[in-house]
Amino acid sequence: MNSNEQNTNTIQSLGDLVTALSEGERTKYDHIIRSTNLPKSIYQNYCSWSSDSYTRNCIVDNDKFELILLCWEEGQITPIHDHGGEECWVKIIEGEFRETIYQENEIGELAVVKSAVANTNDITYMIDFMGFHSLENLSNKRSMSLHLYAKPIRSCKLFDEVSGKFINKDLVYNTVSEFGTNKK
Ligand code: 2CO
Ligand code: FE2
Repeated sequence: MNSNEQNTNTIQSLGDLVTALSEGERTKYDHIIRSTNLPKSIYQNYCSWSSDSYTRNCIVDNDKFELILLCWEEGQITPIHDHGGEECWVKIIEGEFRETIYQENEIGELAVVKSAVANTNDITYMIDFMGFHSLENLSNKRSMSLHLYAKPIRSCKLFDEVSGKFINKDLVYNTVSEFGTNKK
């Protein structure tokens, strides 16, 4: 067993996960996130909730990756957006979500190319060449999802329903954990 396998076989805490991501190559991230199955209670330390929007709670943010917990009230939904050229893994911690994927056609209109439901422990993946997506909490209760971005995403393109155009949006955190952030 090499040291990376050892790392991912023993992810029993957020500290282990952060170590595996910090020490591992990006090509190992898919395996690392799929090897992570921490008790829900661990995430409860990082939650915050808002009736205005889903919240973005930073667990770890460094030069290499960003690990954030998103907390969703019933029915909350993201705008349609991209991922700033980075890789995005979403692991459902609690609840039921719909992910809808869109691509722009030749005349710049958005068309749905996939719509799927993801449940607790499911993992989805996005990168900009796959298109844009939106995520919606379908559950009739508060829900949580863990997002791994490599590298961190500072801004993204999101579809503004009012103007019918994409705009650039700086991404912000609602809370930051004791692991901290590099974000200015
Ligand atoms: N990308 C969105 C965000 O970081 C969440 S949707 O899942 O990637 O706010
Ligand atoms: Fe997203």
